[in-house]
Amino acid sequence: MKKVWWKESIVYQIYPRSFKDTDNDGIGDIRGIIQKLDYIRDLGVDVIWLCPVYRSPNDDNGYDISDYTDIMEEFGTLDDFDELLKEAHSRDLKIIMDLVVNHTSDEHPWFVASQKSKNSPYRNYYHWRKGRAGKAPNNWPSFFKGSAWERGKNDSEYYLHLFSKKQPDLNWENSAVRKEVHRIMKFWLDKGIDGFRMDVISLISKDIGFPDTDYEDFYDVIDHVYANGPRVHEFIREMYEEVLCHYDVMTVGEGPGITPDTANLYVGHSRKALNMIFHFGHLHLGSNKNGKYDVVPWDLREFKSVFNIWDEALAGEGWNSIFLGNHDFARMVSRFGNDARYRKESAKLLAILLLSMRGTVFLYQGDEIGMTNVAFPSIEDYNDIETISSYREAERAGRDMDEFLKIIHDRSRDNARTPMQWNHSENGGFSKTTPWLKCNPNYRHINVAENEGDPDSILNFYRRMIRFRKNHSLLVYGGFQLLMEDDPDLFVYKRFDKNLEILVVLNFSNKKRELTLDAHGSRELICLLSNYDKPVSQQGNTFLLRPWEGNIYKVLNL
Ligand code: ISL
Repeated sequence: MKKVWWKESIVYQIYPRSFKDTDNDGIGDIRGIIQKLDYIRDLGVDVIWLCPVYRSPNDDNGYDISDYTDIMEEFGTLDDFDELLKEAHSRDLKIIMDLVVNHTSDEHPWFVASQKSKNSPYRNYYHWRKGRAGKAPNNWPSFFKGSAWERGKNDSEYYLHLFSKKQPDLNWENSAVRKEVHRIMKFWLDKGIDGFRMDVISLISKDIGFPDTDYEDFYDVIDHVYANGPRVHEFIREMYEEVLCHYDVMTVGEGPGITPDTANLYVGHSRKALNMIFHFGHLHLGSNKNGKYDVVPWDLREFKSVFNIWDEALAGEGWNSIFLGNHDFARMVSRFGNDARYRKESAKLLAILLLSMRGTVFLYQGDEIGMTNVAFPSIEDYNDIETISSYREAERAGRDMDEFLKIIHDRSRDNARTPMQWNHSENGGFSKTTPWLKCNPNYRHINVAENEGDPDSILNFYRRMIRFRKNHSLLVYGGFQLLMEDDPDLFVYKRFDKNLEILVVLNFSNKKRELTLDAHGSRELICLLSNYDKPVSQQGNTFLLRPWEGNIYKVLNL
């Protein structure tokens, strides 16, 4: 397998709005990131992924861009950005930026012109269509509820918006649009950035006949109607040939609707396309047909199988990305661990999982200190457009809204967007003024300062585990084999290369569990790393694992 830096990298994702506020307007900013660069470097990561920092009216917190080559006023200036890049590079940290080009803001000058006149050359930058009997051109639903079409102001036609009505979809069929995108990419790459995370890149090509969909399940609509459109690979290859192949950069495409069967079309080594994609197999577990606020039970066997299937799919041809949360999902310790009694143990166990899989690792801000979900008492406390639109839809459907608020506590994107908890002072040291989104009140005991002072903290465990990965290249490049796939509590796998075999044993439960390993031949296990302080108790081939205990062993074949 070809060795390259972006496969070995550990990426730290920053949601700038919630990271660190230095001018005390309650909103994080670029100078705040500069201030914390030493902290990021000391984690041991290699790359920062910056969520959008471009000009935006913030209908969807920066994912609605009104100027691609300038910085959002609340975040600072282009000079601040240049300084950030310089300061990051001087610490050997790379920066990748979010490229959000499936849609723009409706306040982008292209859309303003497009809306103003049917004769404008910008009209064809977007998808405008005639309605059907006074209604939308087809029955497509938006990710944020309601129709995916909105009638233009004083216009007889409708424009497509797969997300909010303030996020009109760009018409990639138009080569002028594609050239604009290439120009934007070059603008940032020529400044020296190190790559892009490409927002919903699987959605950029549409079936421009815009047929109705018969699917009722929203995930089916994504998979079969919105994603993997007829020209998507052509558009990505063009981007590669026009722009990306001229730079040594990392690319990761966000890939709703991409399956293990289709992934290599995006990331296969010979495809001249992307380095990797984000799939959502594990994050969609427990979500029913209407999406993430439509909750059903799931279990660890399904979770393990997602990792297994994706590793297998990408092992030869492509490359995987590994992440357990981001700015769109619940906090990973709340979602996959136990954020109450076993918060510390389970956060560390998840760190072992995240950092011992094959693929490029993405760690989301705050997860390194075990930040948890938040349970705001009222919908008024929430900011996220997806949360609010789902709440309003549930209200219209006559749902029990107390129950629905509980689902929001569990699933809302704002769980991951509460301000970073730096210390126990007012607003968690994020800002001296009331932040744009309330802090999680647990900042008083869950914060960076408290973690720094405790050798046994989650933060210090992350640092250890990151060093461990860096010292064991087989964790990056070696083979992966899932063991005990039917066990409902234990996630057990091997990582190996020709010199070394490593066994990872993770108890994903609140119970003590016994584990008996097959003794084929004579083998000795040496515990290299554990999330508990004392080594696991062992008798012969039988181990007693404590709740959420996670261990990494070296396997010696005697
Ligand atoms: O689960 C999902 C799809 O199956 C979603 O989380 C999906 O990945 C998401 O809605 C797309 O997210 C990205 O684009 C959005 C923006 O709101 C998100 O923050 C961004 O990550 C529109 O730009």
